[in-house]
Amino acid sequence: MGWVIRKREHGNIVFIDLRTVKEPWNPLQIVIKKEKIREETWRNLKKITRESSLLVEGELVENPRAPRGIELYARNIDITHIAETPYPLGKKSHPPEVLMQWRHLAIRSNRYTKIWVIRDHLLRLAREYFMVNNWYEVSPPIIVSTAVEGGATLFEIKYFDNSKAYLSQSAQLYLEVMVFSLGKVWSLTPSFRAEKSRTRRHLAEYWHLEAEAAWYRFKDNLRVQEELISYIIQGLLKNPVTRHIIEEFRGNIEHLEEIKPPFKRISYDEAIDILQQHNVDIRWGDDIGADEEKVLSEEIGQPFFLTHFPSHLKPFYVKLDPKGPETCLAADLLAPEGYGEIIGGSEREDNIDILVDRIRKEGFDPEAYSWYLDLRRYGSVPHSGFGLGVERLIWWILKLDHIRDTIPFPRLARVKKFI
Ligand code: NSS
Repeated sequence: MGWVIRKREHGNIVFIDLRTVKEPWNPLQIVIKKEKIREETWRNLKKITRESSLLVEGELVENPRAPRGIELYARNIDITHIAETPYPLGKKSHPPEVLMQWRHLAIRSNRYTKIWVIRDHLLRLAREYFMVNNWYEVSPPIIVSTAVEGGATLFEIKYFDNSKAYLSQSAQLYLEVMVFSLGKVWSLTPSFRAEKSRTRRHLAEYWHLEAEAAWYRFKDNLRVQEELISYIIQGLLKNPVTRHIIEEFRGNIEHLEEIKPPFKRISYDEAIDILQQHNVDIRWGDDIGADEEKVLSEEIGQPFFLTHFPSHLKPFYVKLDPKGPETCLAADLLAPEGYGEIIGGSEREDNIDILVDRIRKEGFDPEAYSWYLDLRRYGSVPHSGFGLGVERLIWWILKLDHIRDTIPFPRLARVKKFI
């Protein structure tokens, strides 16, 4: 069962490359010999266009030169549908705008199909990691009442009788609630950010893999992250299918093969030193943005944690460093090769007075967070967690140019039309 990618006619023999339901990333070559099929079927072959759908019956024969190492010698071909011509994406390559305009057709190309296969396997491995380590998967809401990651990127929606609600930026606060029931929890949900800037690494809707655990301190949290990332990457390299796809996209996989815990830890202070040595104009207290991350990520050459940011750079929920409140117990995980941040995480503030103060400083009303503050009133525990941007991870593993190619239906700032 499959769709026609290409048809080549050579007299009494016709070859069709088929994108099959089984192993769709790997075209199957169909060999049709005139003398082997009914006359009517042979005549109908003429009508078969690109993207027509077929049911083919025949014999599988080994051929080391065929893409799959086997090819199918057809005995019978049942045409399910003859695709209209011309196929809008008929040519070999197209600029990104065209691929976005025809997204609903572009997603079936061989390149995209391979990306979706990686995406699927990556998510399976992430779920497997949490399962084997006894974390509980939970289902937080998407329509929420409070901001987590600052007001600037909030998507506001109208919720029934004009009361205000938002699309979730992160499930974190809800995972913090669930920790009191299940101890170690994780979730995979869409997160929404009204990022106004157009960059190669920001989506307005992305898939967020988040985890939170009671009695986990700052260091425990980093350990989970480096284990998870290594588990996913090693798993993708162990499977011959995903290994082959990654090799094809990146050229070589040696770099990924070396990734195992522990990852390097670099403090914000050290990062500022490194950046200044590279003549970056930056001072203590300044944010480390995409450009600075790129310098660090290229310099260090392996995934690393950037730790102990100045407190004012991180949201209200991050625990202030007991060694001095000017820094906080937050860490970002940065991918190498210039890719930068793929995870943001921290130990959470458990002092209710500090929390209220910091919520106010971000311009929010502590009253709206009364439910969150209750967690510090009833059975408060030290706890930590993190959020991984699924698309960021795929973007880096496949060394893609733009994050929009990691997700079938990207939501980007300032697109005129989408499906
Ligand atoms: O804003 S984060 O850094 N952190 C949080 O949301 C925490 N509340 C997560 C937690 O501790 N449970 O976002 C986390 C990650 C970040 O490192 C990126 O990998 C990804 O989410 N992220 C994005 N990916 C794609 N597009 C956009 N706009 C985006 N924003 C964050």
